[in-house]
Amino acid sequence: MSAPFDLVIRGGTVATASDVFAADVGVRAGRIVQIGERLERGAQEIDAAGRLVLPGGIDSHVHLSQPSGEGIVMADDFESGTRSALFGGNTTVLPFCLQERGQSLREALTGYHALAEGNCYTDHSFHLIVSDPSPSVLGQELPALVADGYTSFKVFMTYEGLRLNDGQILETMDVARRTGALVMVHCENEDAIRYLIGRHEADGDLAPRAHATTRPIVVEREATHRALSLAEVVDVPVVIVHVSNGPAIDEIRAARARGRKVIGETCPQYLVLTAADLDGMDWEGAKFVCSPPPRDKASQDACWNGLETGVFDLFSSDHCPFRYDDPAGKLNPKGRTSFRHIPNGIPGVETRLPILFSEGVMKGRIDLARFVALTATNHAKVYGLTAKGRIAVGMDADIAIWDPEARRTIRHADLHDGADYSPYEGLEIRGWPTTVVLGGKVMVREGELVGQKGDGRYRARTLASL
Ligand code: DUC
Ligand code: ZN
Ligand code: ZN
Repeated sequence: MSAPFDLVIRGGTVATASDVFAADVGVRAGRIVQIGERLERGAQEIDAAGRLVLPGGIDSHVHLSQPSGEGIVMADDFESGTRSALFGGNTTVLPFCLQERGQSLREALTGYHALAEGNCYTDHSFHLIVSDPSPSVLGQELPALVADGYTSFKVFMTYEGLRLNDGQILETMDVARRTGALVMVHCENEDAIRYLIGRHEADGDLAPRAHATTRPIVVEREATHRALSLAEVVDVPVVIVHVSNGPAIDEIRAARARGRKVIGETCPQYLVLTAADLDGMDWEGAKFVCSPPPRDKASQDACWNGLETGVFDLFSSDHCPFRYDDPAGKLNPKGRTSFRHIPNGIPGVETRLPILFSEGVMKGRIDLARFVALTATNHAKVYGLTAKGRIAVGMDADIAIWDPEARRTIRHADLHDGADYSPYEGLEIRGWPTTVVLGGKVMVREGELVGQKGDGRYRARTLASL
C-alpha cells in the first residue's frame, strides 16, 4: 500500500505568524495536507526532533542579473542568487525587473524571464521598476501587467536614469489606485545628494565614507515624507523600502496616525552595520556601499524598535551583490578613484534570516512568531503570494527546518553566492536553517544541496491582501 503522505516532517516545533506548537507536518503533491500528532507514514520522512519547522523565507527585495552601469556586472545571476537564497532558508524570492528608459516593460520582462527560466533553486516572481512612465506605459502596459500577475512596482526618487519627478510618481501611483497594485518607493532626495556630492568633490573628499555623508538621514527623511504625502494625495497604500533610521520611521508612524496605509521594510544592514564600516583601510569601505547607507547606533536601535513595535512589516535583504576585488565590481577602475563610481549594493540573501534569528529571536528582541511574520507570512500577504508564507493545510509545502542551537561564524567561504565577500564576515550567529523543502521536494538536506536548478518556478501574484 502506498504511504498516505509523500513526506512527513516529524517531531518538530512548528511556528506560524501567530503560534508555536509541536506537530508533524504531512505533505502530498507539493502541498501541506495535514498538521497534527503522530501522522501516518510518509514515503519520505524527516526527523525534526529538536528543530524548528518554519515557513520557507520569502525575500521580497533582491536584485539578480540587473544591469548596473557600463562595465559593471552584478555578482549573482538567477542560478547563484537563488542557490544562495535557498541555503539561507528561503523558498521564494522577488527580484526586480528593471525598465530602462525607452524600453517597454514587456520587453524587459521577457529578458528577465529568459534569464530565470530553468535556472532557479527557489520560486520567484518579479517587481517592476518603472523608470519611464510614458503614456503608453501608464495607460496600457502597467494595467495589463498587473492583470497578468505583476502586482507591484518600484519607483526611485534618486539616481539619474531612474528617478521620477513628483508628477511622474503621482501618475504611477494613480495606476496603482486604479488597478490595486502596490507602489514601492526608494526614498532619497536626488537634488540634495547631488548638491552634497558637489561639496565633497570640491574638497577632494572621495573615499567610500563620502557615500554615507552625501546621503545623510535628512535626505532620506525628506523623501520619505514626500513619498508618503504623494501617496496621501492619490489615496493609495505605499511600501517604503529599505528604511534605515529613526526620523524616517517617525514619518511612517505619523502617516499611519493620519490613517494612511503604509508598509515599512527594513534590512539586516541597518541592524548590524554602521557608517563607520565605510571607513575601512585600502578602500575596503567599498564593501559596505549601499543606499540608503548604514547609519549609527541610534539608527540601529530605532530599526530594532520598529521591528519590535510593528512599524516594519517586512524584513528583506536588499541583496544587490557586486564583487569587491573585481574590475566589474566595487573596485572597477573608476570605483577605485571615487565613491561616486562604486556600485551601490551589498550581498545578503543567504544571511538575512540567520542574522534576524540570531540577533532578534535568540537575543530576545522579537519572538519566533514575529520572526515568521517578518520573514515570510507578511511578504506573501503584501505581495499576493496566496499559497505561500504559512504552515497551514492547503499551502505550498515550502518549509525551512532550523537548528536553533547551531553556532556559526559568517564566512564568505561558506556561503553560496557569486560575490567574493560578505559584509557580515565574522558575525557570530546562533541558529541556522539546515534542511529546506520547496513544494514538497527536499532541496537542501542537512546542509547538502540535493535539489536541482530549475526546481524553482515563476509564480504569478494576486493583489495584496492588506
Ligand atoms: N536600492 C535598492 O533597493 N537596492 C540597491 C540599490 C538601491 O539604491
Ligand atoms: Zn532602493
Ligand atoms: Zn534594492
